[in-house]
Amino acid sequence: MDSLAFDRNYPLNDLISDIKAGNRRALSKAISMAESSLDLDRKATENVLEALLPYTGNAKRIGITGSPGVGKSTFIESFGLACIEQGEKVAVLAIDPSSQSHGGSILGDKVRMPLLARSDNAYIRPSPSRLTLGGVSNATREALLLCEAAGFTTIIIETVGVGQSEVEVRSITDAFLLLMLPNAGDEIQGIKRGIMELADMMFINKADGQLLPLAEIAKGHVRSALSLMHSPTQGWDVPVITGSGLEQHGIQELLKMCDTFFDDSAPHHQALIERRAQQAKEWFEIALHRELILWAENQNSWNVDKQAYLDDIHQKNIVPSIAARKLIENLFNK
Ligand SMILES: Nc1nc2c(ncn2[C@@H]2O[C@H](COP(=O)(O)OP(=O)(O)OP(=O)(O)O)[C@@H](O)[C@H]2O)c(=O)[nH]1
Ligand SMILES: [Mg+2]
Repeated sequence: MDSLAFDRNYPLNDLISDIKAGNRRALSKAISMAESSLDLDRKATENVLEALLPYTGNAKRIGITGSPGVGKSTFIESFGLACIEQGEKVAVLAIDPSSQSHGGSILGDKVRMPLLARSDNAYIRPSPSRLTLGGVSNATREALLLCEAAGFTTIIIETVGVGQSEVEVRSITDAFLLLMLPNAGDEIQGIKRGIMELADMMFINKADGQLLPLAEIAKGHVRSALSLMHSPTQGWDVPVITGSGLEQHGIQELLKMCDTFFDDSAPHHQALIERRAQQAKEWFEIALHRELILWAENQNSWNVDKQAYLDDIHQKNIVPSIAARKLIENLFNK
């Protein structure tokens, strides 16, 4: 059960101006409100987002994924600090689908990113993933806008490469980076082809110590796998870079690649503009479905009728798809 994030003693106008001033406590408060399903929080979030909308949209939104233990957090520490050296302000939103019950990986990530966690130019925040309809991406999408309004210029969204969450992260970011391990054969089999197809950039991590010689071989394997796939961004060739988050190798090369990716004058720039437009439309569609369901659940007859159909389905008296259609018809024919 959610606890109320909205604070009567903290007027929304103050909260809004504090976020615009880059105050991280205000930002955290607003993200907590966005994550809450309580009515009061929902209304407050909407007011805050409406006021801040003109200040959003200017960050580079970068998704990062990879198998558990591939070194994402360590990499983000190095990459984030390198971005800050270039004058960026970096926010990291970590989505951990495995942390439903124990409340996020924030402790882990703050330990894994000690310098970033202490930097004045960084903000690290776990984004609890919920399996409610469209829930994961709604709160995360709103958190992303809030970070932009707070002046963060690079937003990194980290997720573990084990399932649905990377598809969602792809659908809210401009650039998607896949981290892989140097033991190429196994790795390519372990990473689903569908996930490789989402990536704009590949980074073969842990190219250090004993694994160093394997990294170049892995690069060849990944390149040939990519040659059979379409780039997710039309006009952009997916680069494969080897490096080490731990030893900070390959990070500058990747940063340069990001600069090229986000270059306004690059031929694929139009594809990025279209991607954002498509993403806004998708968000609207997802929110619409959710609002319809919430509305239906507030109608008196809905829950009783639904339970009756569930019982019928259980008894094999009705096909689930037909039950769904009838439930909707009952709602409107009353
Ligand atoms: N050799 C080497 N080890 C690394 C590197 N990056 C991370 N590690 C080690 O790999 C382990 C996992 O690192 P994390 O950064 O926590 O990996 P992660 O992908 O964030 O892990 P999860 O969040 O659990 O999915 C740790 O023991 C790190 O010290 C690297 O570049 N080289
Ligand atoms: Mg991690």
